[in-house]
Amino acid sequence: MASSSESAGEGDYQWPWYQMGHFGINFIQTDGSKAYVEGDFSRAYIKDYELLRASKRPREAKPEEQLQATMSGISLEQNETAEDCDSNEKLLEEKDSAYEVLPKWTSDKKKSKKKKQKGRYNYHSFNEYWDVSYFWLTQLTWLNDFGDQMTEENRKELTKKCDEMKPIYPIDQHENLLENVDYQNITKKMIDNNPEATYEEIYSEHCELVKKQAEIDYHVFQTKSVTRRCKDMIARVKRLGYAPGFEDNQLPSFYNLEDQNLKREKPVIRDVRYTIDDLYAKKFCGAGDEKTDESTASTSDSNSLTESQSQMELVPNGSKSEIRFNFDPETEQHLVASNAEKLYANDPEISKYYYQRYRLFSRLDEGIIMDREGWFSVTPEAIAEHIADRVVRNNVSVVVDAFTGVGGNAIQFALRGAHVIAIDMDPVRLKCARENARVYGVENYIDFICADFFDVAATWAVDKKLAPKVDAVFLSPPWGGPSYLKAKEFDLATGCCPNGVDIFDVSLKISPNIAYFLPRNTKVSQLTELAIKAKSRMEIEQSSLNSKIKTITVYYGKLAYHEKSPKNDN
Ligand code: MGP
Ligand code: SAH
Repeated sequence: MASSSESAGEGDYQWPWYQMGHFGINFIQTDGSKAYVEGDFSRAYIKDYELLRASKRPREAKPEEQLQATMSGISLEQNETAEDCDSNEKLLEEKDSAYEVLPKWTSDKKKSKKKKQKGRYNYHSFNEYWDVSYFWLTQLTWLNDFGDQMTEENRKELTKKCDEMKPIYPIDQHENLLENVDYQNITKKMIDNNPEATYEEIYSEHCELVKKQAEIDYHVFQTKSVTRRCKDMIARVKRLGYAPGFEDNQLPSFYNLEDQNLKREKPVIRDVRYTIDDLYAKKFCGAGDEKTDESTASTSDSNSLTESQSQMELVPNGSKSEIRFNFDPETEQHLVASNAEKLYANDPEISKYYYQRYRLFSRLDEGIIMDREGWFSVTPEAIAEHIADRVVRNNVSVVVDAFTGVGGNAIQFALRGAHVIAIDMDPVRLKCARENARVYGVENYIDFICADFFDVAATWAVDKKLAPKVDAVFLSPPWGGPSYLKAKEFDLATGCCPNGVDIFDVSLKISPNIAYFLPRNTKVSQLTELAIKAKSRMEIEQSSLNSKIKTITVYYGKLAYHEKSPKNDN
């Protein structure tokens, strides 16, 4: 496993960063076509203890709270019919043609020296398996069916050869080949229908039928072993702290893979290769998510109106016609972040963020403004700083922040030297973003657009002259409120509002380079589906903030970590 600093062209990130795992997944899509997705699991270890300490809850309020940094073969025995006997006698008239018809086998290997390695060899295709096994499969089964029609000497010779030809790693179904009825008297039907058939004709048919049967066996075997590998991968991904999201019907099943016309609801895994370092699982994840935050507040249903939320709605932030984009300190004191303690005193959902306030904006006391949604959705500064570093270092000059909110990310992109096109459909929050950008001295590097991102994207798509040259798109849409963690796995389509899959589709039309900021429990399966659409590699990075995995950022296109790829064998 390499840290970013060890990988060519990546340079150093501000915070320690580790590649925890790498994967390559072959999918069969819903329309039956094939797709390959390759990517990495990574983790950034971000620390903001000072900011967290600075915003600490007053001692008298919760004296018990302490910040903890926890890192811590026709069988001759078979009943012969009269017809069978006739045809066998005819065959016997030809002098050992049953043996002469066989191609000669030469081995460049000293088979006696072959040694079975520990474990099992993974054949990458049926052709590869057929290459190593066809002599053995066809001739041992031929010997079984027609050996009695050979001379004693030739029969012995062939028996010896068959033993030598046996592949080191036959698949399970072929381990005891002679006991497998699928390979006994395989040409019986042909001989019954055409008693005049020559050994050449019978042998040719024999080979073809053995191959067909071997192919079926191979696929059954392969499906079973891929399913085993998938399950192992899913378990490992879970141990790293991700929500895998793959459903049972997405795992390889023999019939699913064979039937090209089968209607599929979701892409099915055809094959998977991965390396996942369990070291990270043991250390940081497990039954309980380690929490080192000061948060004590329980989350409540975001749909239920809290007292202060009701109050907020009474606060005159105006109907659309009255929207003012300048912050008015006289009438908008409720937006001033440093005043929030009183305003949200009875709103535990928000007060927990107040007690982590400097981690949201280190300059919070210098005039930062936020509305209620801003408090729970703004990206903590250190995480936003890291994401900006990762995005901008890829020759990114212009970034679209499609869901700007109160500006947590837009400000950091600008501070890194990017020009930002900041979009948000909420005028109050966009106003906050502009004011906050001013606090950080970067308002001139950000264009603020108060509009629905879908409308903006549609306008750019229709009129290319209006469309700016965009290097990357950053997405941090609403996750449906703080209750997003209530579900074990976060569904990108139904959890995000607007639909997280639609958001990605629209963004792809703007740029292939996308950074998607999402809940830590977002289904990995859905994120891989996005990579199929983007025809791009991907990286799912966990942001560990003071040893707690807070969020994930999924990078697509050139933003994703790039390392030598595993072989796509299928
Ligand atoms: P959180 O709900 O505070 O999780 O969100 P945490 O800290 O694990 O809560 P706990 O109660 O388990 O301790 C963590 C971070 O996710 C927030 O600080 C925001 O940056 C981000 N975030 C949370 N929500 C609800 C949203 C959202 O709706 N949209 C966006 N873009 N970010 C959000
Ligand atoms: N990254 C931001 C937080 C984003 S919260 C920060 O650090 O502050 C999500 C934002 O998306 C909200 O402000 C909401 O108003 C906005 N939003 C929701 N739907 C939108 C849409 N269709 N177009 C543009 N903005 C939208």
